[in-house]
Amino acid sequence: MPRLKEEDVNEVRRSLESLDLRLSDLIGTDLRGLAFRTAGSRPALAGISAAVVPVTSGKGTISGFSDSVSAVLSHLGMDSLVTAATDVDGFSEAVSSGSDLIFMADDRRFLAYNVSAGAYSDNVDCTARGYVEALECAEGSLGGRTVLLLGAGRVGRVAAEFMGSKGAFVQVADIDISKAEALGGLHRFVTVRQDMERAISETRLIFNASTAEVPADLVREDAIISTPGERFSTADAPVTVRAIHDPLAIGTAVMAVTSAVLGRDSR
Ligand code: 2YH
Repeated sequence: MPRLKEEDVNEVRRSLESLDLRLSDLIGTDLRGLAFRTAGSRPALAGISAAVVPVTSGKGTISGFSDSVSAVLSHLGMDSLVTAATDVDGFSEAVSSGSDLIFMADDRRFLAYNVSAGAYSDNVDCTARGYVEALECAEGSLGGRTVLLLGAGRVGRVAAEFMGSKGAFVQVADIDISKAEALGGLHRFVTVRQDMERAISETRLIFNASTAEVPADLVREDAIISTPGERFSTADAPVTVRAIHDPLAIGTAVMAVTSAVLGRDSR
């Protein structure tokens, strides 16, 4: 997944209320409801304490990233804070202050560590699952439906598997055809499309796990597009197209609920 941009991140906190309204309209449930559905569980979130640790390694902190993650967690009803210290020192601060969940991200991974379970949820996995669940909510069911998956990278591979588990037929297109073919070789429910533009114009349900925008002029009027990757430009698309997108909140909310229920069965 590409590194988040500062301007996207800073919008997150301001737009949580409107995201809830948009999701309710598009998929019939708000952010918390989507996270519960994706995790398959409805844990009590009040009383769970979460800490977000800024990470300076690699390309460094993204201004507003930790605050925005924390705002999403508070919005879900958790007690949330950003640690004063960064990196390992911040992790130590989070553990010693009794946090239940610890969120931290470098340039490659974004995890939510459940301290008592000794296990974590991962942003790639949770983002893929959350956006598949959102697509299913918008459609009613993915059973027997054909979904065009754009991008066979880390998110795309998890999304394909989750869509297959819901009974969908997945058609995958990637500008790197070898990636699409590798995914097609893994699952019987995945077929490869080489004609990406034609596939977009033919398919009603689209999951965009690529880093490119879906060409808006190609999409069908009745399309539903679930797009964790890139914001979908609606400017040239038919006004009836339904697009599910946000830069951070859906993945983070699914991570939070998934992490909160880790280890529960074994207790
Ligand atoms: O945006 C990212 C990476 N693309 C990983 C996302 C995984 N899906 N990381 C955020 C980096 C945050 C930074 N280290 C900070 O502010 O703490």
